[in-house]
Amino acid sequence: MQLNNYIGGSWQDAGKADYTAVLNPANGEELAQVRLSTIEDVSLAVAAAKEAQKKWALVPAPKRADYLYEIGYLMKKKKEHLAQVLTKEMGKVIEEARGEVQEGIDMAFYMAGEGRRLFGETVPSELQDKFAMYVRAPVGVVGLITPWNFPIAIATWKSFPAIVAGNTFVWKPATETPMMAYEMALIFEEVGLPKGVANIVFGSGTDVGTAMIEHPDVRVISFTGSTETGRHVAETGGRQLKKVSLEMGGKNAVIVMDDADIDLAVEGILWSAFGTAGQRCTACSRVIVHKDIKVELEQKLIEAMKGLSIGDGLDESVKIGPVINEKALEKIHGYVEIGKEEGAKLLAGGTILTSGKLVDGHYYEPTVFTDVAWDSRLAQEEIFGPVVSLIEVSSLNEAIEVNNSVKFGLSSSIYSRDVNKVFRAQRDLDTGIVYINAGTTGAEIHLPFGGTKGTGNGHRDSGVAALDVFTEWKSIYIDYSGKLQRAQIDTD
Ligand code: UN1
Repeated sequence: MQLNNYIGGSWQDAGKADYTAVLNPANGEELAQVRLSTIEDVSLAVAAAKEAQKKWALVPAPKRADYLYEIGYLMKKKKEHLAQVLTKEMGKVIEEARGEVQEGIDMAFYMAGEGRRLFGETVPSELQDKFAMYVRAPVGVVGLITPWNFPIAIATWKSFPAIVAGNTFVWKPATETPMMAYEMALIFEEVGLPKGVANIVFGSGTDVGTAMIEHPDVRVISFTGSTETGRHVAETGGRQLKKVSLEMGGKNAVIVMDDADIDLAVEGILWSAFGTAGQRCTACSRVIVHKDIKVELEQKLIEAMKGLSIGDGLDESVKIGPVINEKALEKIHGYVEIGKEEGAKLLAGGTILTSGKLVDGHYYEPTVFTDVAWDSRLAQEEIFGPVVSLIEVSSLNEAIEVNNSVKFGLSSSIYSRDVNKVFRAQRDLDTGIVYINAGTTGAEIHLPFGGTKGTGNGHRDSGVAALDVFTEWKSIYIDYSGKLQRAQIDTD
């Protein structure tokens, strides 16, 4: 199977470019060949999007929304198929893949509803016989750059608000997960989305992305991915004075206080640290634990980890799938080595798994370190794998300080039965998302998603906040006095 660009509603001819293999991280099987798009491909895609946008912006928003309803219904119908492809391509276990597809379906219906809102506001003018209001206007062509860890959900977080608001888009999915983009293109075709509204280019390295950002007709870039690439996107976009929305890394912590329900906390930590093999921006990578319950928590965590089965995510009984590729495996193991050198105590895991059927895939053993220094590299840097570090503290204030000591600010969580503590914590935790008595993962699509500090640049995916990325406010004044009225001057 050869995956080609989807431009102006047609599949670009094969054979004009280089291709690279898409591999199943569970067993190394080749799933498809994906085109390495060129800068010329980007120009063609942007031109198609620009042409289509003129008409698309004139389609009333509730009618644009109708396409999203159809997309949502079709995704629902294809849910199992999409989940199967997602597990094969990305590696996450099938139960989570179904959840991710559901997240996309939810986004379709939620954003379709926005088609009948897209509220602006009327405001009183300071002059008589003058009407003032402001409305959301589409920006035009938008560029979407999405990661491999949530290849379908994050794509819907960006593309659905973009199109309901009257934009067209050029989307560059991660090279590791182009099949989900292909599946989405099939859905766009099947519901009859006008040609050129959705365009897809592939590509590895930064060339294709840079061409998108630098293209004068691409007005907004929405990016989710690594901090390193995000910085490049911000710098390149900044030079062009473009609106750039960035969602980057996390170093998310669960705080467990001495009055917490420890069993509940263990469940939350397990799910947030090892779900998706730790490859969520929201993954729990630190546990900040009160000294009085540290030993109990360690014991219960180690005990609970015995139930985690590792393998191919298509097997319904498996809880932890592979990590995305060899490079990721090496990076994760590199951090485990760093942790040991830094003097952290390895409580569980710490090895690359190669026994039996696992030998052909990229599997890492769920890993727990304890007695980790809050300022060590292990506790400060994003690992993006199934590795969690326990850090001991003596008070709520210290826990919050440690939580806030990292350069990221995506998600945080606190387990405590004390209402005063949790209210103080939700106020003082410097992250875009805070969970009380739940792990650090599990964001819902109708709330803003994003973070503070090194995680983002003030924009949000999801929720109505996403519309702020893909629209400009337009202020409109209608003077019906029939005479020249001057604001600030004619004050009577
Ligand atoms: C990500 O962490 O990369 O909150 C996205 C969650 C999911 C989305 C995560 N709904 O865990």
